[in-house]
Amino acid sequence: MKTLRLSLLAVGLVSLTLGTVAAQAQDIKPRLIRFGYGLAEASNQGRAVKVLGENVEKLSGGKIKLRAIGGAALGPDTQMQQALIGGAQEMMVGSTATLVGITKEMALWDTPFLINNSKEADALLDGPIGDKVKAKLEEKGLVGLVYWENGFRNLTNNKRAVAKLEDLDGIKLRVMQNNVFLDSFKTLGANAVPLPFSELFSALETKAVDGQENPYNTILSAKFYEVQKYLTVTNHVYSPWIVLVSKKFWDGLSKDERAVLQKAAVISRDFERKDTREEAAKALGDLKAKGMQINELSPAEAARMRDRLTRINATVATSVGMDLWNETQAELAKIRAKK
Ligand code: TK8
Repeated sequence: MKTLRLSLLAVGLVSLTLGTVAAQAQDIKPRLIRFGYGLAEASNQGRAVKVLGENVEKLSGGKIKLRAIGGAALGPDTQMQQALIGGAQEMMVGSTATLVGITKEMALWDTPFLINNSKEADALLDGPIGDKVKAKLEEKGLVGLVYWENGFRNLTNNKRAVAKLEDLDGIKLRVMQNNVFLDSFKTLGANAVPLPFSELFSALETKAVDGQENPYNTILSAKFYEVQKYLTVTNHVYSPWIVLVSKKFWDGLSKDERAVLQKAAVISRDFERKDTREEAAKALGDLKAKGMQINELSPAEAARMRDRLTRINATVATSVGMDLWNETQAELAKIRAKK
C-alpha cells in the first residue's frame, strides 16, 4: 500500500514537473519571422538580411528568430507584399517601386534624377519626407522599418552599345512593375515591358527581352553579365529598398519586441549602405573583367536623356500629390544647401 501510494506520488510529481517544463517551453518558444527577399543569398541584399537576422536574435536574447528565404522563393515582391498584408508572412525587403500599386506615394522614389548622390539619398530617405512616405503604408496593412540602398540604376542590353537616345529605339527592355518606369523608358524610345525580377534572368537568357536596368551590384550578383553584353552608365534613378513588416504581425508584438526589430533594422541599414557602396565602387571593374562592354554617355547625350526624362516629373507630381512633391523639392534644396 505504502509503495503504491509512493509510486502514485512519484507519477504525480513527474507529470507535474513535465507540465511545468511544457509550460515554460511554451513561454520561451521563440517567435519566428519568415523573411523573404528577391536576390541571391550572395548579394548585398542577402548579406544585409543575414546581419538583420543576427541582430534580431541577439537583441531579443534569442526570443525572436528570423528565417531568411531569398531568391524570390516566397514569390516576387508583389506577391510577398500581399502575404504580409494577409498575415501569411511576417517580413520582407524589396523595391519601393513595386509597392506603388499599394501606396501611390512610393512613386516619389521613381522620379528620374531626383537624387544626385548617396548623401542626398540618406538625408531624404531618413528624414521627414522618407518617414512620411513610409507612414502611408500602415493604412494598407504594412509597416516600413527602414530604407536600404538598392542604388543608382544603369542600363544593360544585348543589342548594341547605347551611346545616344536613338540607340534605344526598339530595344525590348524589362522594367519593374511600375508605371513611372514604364513611362520613363517609353519616353526614351525603348519598348518597355514590365516583368517581376524573379523572371528576369531567364527572360534575358531566352532573349524574350533585350535588356534591363539595375544597379551595378545587382548586375553582378544576379549574373546578368552572362546574358548581357553592353552596359551604359546612365545613373538614371536612385532606387531604394524598404524593409517591411506585416502590420497584423506587428500589432501582436510587445513594445520591447517592436523596439528590437526597429533597432536591428537600423543596424542592418547602416551595414547595408556601407557594404553596397563598397561593392558598387569596384563593381564596374568586375563587370568589365567578366566581359561586359561598358560605355558612358557624352555630356551632351546625358543631358538629352535627362531632359527627356524630366517630362515624367509632372506625372509623378500628380500621382504623389502636389503637396508632397513640393515638400520634397524644398527638403532637397535644404539638404543641398547644407555643406
Ligand atoms: C528584387 C528587386 C530588384 C529591383 C528590380 O526583388 O526588380 O529590378 O531592382 O532589387 O526589388
